[in-house]
Amino acid sequence: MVTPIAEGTVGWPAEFARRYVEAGYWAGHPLGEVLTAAADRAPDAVALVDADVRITYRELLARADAAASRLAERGIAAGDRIVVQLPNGWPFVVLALACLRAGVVPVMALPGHRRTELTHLVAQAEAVAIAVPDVLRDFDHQELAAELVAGSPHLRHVLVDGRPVPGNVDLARLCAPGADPDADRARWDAAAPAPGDVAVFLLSGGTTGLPKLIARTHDDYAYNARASAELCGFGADTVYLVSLPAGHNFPLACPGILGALGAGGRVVVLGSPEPRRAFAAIEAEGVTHTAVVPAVAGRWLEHAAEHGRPGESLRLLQVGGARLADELAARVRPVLGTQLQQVFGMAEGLLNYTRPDDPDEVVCTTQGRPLSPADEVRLVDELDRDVPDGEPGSLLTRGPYTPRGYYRAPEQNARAFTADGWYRSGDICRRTPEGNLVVEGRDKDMINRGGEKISAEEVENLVYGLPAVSQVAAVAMPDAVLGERVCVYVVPRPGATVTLDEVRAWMGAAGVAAFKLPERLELVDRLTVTSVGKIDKKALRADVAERVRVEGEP
Ligand code: OOB
Repeated sequence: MVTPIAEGTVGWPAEFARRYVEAGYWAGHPLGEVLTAAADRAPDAVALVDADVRITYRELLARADAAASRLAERGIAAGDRIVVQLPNGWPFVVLALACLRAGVVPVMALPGHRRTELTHLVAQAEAVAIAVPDVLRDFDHQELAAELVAGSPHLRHVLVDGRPVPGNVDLARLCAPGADPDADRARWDAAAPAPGDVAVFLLSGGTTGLPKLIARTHDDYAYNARASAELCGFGADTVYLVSLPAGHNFPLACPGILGALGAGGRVVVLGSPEPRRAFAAIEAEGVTHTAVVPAVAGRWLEHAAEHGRPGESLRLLQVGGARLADELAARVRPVLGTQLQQVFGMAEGLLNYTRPDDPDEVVCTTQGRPLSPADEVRLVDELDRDVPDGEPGSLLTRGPYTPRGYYRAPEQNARAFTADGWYRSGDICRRTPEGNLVVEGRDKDMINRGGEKISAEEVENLVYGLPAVSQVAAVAMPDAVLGERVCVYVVPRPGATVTLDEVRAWMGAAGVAAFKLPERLELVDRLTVTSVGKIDKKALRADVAERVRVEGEP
C-alpha cells in the first residue's frame, strides 16, 4: 500500500487559506486547466516545439489525456507519484501535463541525479513509476532504474524516453494521441483533482543532506505560474524557450512552461543552453522570452559580443538561480539587445522579480520584489528580530504559494520554518528604499554552483566515509564562470593522506550527481572552530577566496 500524499504535507492554516481564496489568488482550478482552456480558445495554435516536432494545443491535450488514460490502464492513478528525470523534450511536457490532468504527482528530479539522489526520492515519495531517458551522456538510466525497482517495495514501472528494454514502457507510445480524444477529455475533465491536492513535488536545494520534497498544490502552483505570466506580459504571442532543466521551478512555472501554455503561447524546448544552439532556436522560432542562470547569461554575452545578437524577437531575458553580478547585468541590454529581468526565487515558493518597466538601475542592481501583494517578507537578525530598513537580514517568508513545510520532514521543518509558519530561506538580503531586495549572501550551509544547489552537509557526510579522512568541511570557493564551486578542507588521519581525485572517485562510486563533486581540496592539520564549537566556515571561505585570488594574479 502506498501512503496517501496528503499525510505528509503541511498546509496553510484555514484563516490564510480563506484569505487567499477570497483575494482570488487561489482560483480553485486544477492546473490541467492551463491546457484545456488554451486548447478551447485556439486548438490549432502551435503549443509545443521540439526540433522538428510541432504540436498544436488540440494535439497536446489529446496526447496528455491519452497518456493519462494509459497510465490508468497500468494502474497509475490519482495520488500516485512518478519520479520524472527526463531531458528537455516534448515527452517531458506531455507526461507532466498528463500527470496534472490525472492527479498523478510528478516528482521533479534533475538530469544530473544519480543512484543516491534517486533512491532517496523514490523512497521519500513512495513512487510507483520513474521516467528516464534510455542513455544520456554515456549513462545508462535504464540500468539504474532496474536497480531502483529491485530496491523499492513500490516502484513498478519504468517509462523510457528512447528505446526501452523489454519490460519497460515506451514513453513516446504512452504519449501518443488516443483513438477517441473527446472521450479521454471527458474522462479527465470529470476526474479533475481538487485544487488543494498536491500537483507536483519540487526539490529543495537542500542544506541538510539529501533534497527534500516540496508539495505544491494545484491552487498555489497555478497562481505561481499565472501571476508570473501576467507580470512578465505573457500572451498568445509569447514564444518561451526552455533550455534550463525543465523540471526546475524556474523554467517550469516562473512563468516558464506552465505560464506560457496558460497564456496560450508557444513553448520551445531545447536540450541545452549552449549559445550557438540557443541563439539559432531564438532566431528560428522567434523566441520572445527565456530564462537562464547567471553562468549561462555570461556565456551568451560572450557569444553575442563575438558573433552578434540572437535576433530581434527576444523581449525579456530572465536571469536567476544565483546572484547575477552587477557588471554582467549592465551588459545585457547593450550586448544582447534585450530587456533583463532578475529573478530571485526558490522551489519553496517566494518569487521576486524586477518588473519589465523598472528603471535600469533597479533591474541591474537588485533582485526585484515579491510577486504577490500577499507575499510576506521579513529580514531578521540571529534572534529573529526585524532589522532596520536598509540593513542586511536573514529572509523569512510566508505567502499564497509558499507551503508551510517540507513533505514528511518534521525535523527539518522545525529548523527551516518558524513556529508561525515563516520559511527561513537562509538568504541574507537588504531592502532598498523603493522596496527591492538585494541578495548579499547567505546564512545557510549551501554551495550554489551556477544555480545548482549543493548541501555542504551532504558532501561532508560522503567524504567522511573515506577511511583516510579524519575531518572535513565543504565550502564555496569563488569562481569567475559558475560563481561558486565546491572546495573541501580535509584533515587526514595520522599518517594518511587524501587527494582530490580520491575524494571525487569515492563520491562518484557512491552514485551522487557529478555537479556535487568537489573541485578543489585543501589538506590541513586542523579545522578551527567558532566559540560555539562549530567549524569556522567563514574563515575557510575567506581562506579559499584568498588562495583563488592570489593564484589568479598574473
Ligand atoms: C531557484 O530555486 P532553488 O530552489 O533552486 O534555489 C533557491 C535559492 C535561494 O534561496 C537563493 O539562495 C538562491 O537559490 N537564488 C538566488 C537567486 N535566485 C535564487 N540568489 C541570488 N540571486 C538570485 N537571483 O534558484 C529559483 C526558483 C525560481 C525562480 C528562479 C530561481
